[in-house]
Amino acid sequence: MDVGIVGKPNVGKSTFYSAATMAPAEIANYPFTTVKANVGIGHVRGKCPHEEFGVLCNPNNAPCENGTRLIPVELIDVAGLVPDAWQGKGLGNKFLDDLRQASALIHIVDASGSTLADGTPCKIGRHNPLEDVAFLENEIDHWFFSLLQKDWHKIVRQMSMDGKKIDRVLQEKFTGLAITEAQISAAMRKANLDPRPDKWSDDELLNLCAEIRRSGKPMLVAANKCDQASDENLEALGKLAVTVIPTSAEYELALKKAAKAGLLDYLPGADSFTLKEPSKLNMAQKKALDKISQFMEKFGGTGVQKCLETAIYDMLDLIPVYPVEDENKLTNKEGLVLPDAHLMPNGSNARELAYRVHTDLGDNFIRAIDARTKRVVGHDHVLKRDDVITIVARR
Ligand SMILES: Nc1nc2c(ncn2[C@@H]2O[C@H](COP(=O)(O)OP(=O)(O)O)[C@@H](O)[C@H]2O)c(=O)[nH]1
Ligand SMILES: [Mg+2]
Repeated sequence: MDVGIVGKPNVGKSTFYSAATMAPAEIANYPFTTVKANVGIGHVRGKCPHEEFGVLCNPNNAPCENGTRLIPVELIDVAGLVPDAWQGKGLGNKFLDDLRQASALIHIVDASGSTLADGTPCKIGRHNPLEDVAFLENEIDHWFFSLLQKDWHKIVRQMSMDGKKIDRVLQEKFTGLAITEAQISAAMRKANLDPRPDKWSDDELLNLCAEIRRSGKPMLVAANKCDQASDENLEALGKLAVTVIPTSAEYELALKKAAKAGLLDYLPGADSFTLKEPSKLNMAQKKALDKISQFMEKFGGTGVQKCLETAIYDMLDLIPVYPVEDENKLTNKEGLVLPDAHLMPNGSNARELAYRVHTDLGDNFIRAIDARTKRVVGHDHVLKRDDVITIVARR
């Protein structure tokens, strides 16, 4: 379940990505290596069950800081998108390839209006950021549209000959983009089209593409560079139909670097930080940190962590679950207590968790045990947020 960071050039995508994927000060590195240069590990916060159970945890995949688990999520720094990329301009195909892997998108917009449509820097306030939101949505819609239109006659003919369901045909066209049949079906219902695809106009097909984008690639807007944006711009962005979160990626990166250098204590997502040794700071640093502090007070933080958590917990509706092998000691087979946190789609069942841990565990599933209640449950038992679950499988 990767989150893609998208937007036109120079809006702060890479800054956001660097800030979000920088390991917290206390943690040298996540125990992960990523395959691609533009894929990194960020995290979302969860409540570690260790306090509730009165145990000390031995985190493996998700570090625990004072009871807060930092659960890993993969972030993709998507290639910058310029106008008409769907026609092959700029890094169009690279964009599609990155988009393919992303389950949700964070659209970084320069809320201060200091970059033109193609990403060229300009005076603050010169460009209207609302245009960028419409632009990116439009761009993706056209991309999907061109994918379908290319073979549209063939698709229609094939359907009338084989009697194939349109949802199925569309899903096959979109498998490359990791859009599921359920998402296509949801989009079809919303688009409310004539049952006969040969009757669809181009406009209707384009509208269907927009619905497929909404269900298949849910997106929130990060109103970035908020540290220099006007209140009017923020207000206008706030009125959009999408979720808009004010951010300053630059401030988040500065705070993480300062924390790493030992100058301050800062937990990502917090609305403040504490200086460790104020006497060590020079005037310029003091002034900069003062500005950041005021910003955080006004917006409730830098917004970066909020974007990730909104994408994972609200848009993708994932929940953290803790599989353990021993429901009494809460250990895995190495004896580590509450080692791993997994993000599962809300509504997942015990067998799906077993498969997430290991294919064998899913294949040989017998039953599960809820470590909180010690109740034995079946394969179709629906998981709840922060469940601690033991899976019993045939050996
Ligand atoms: N004022 C301000 N500048 C930012 C912010 N985020 C990024 N920038 C600056 O915007 C420019 C472009 O940033 P970059 O991350 O390379 O953008 P990308 O092309 O979208 O990846 C750089 O000069 C950044 O320092 C922010 O939150 N506030
Ligand atoms: Mg970049």
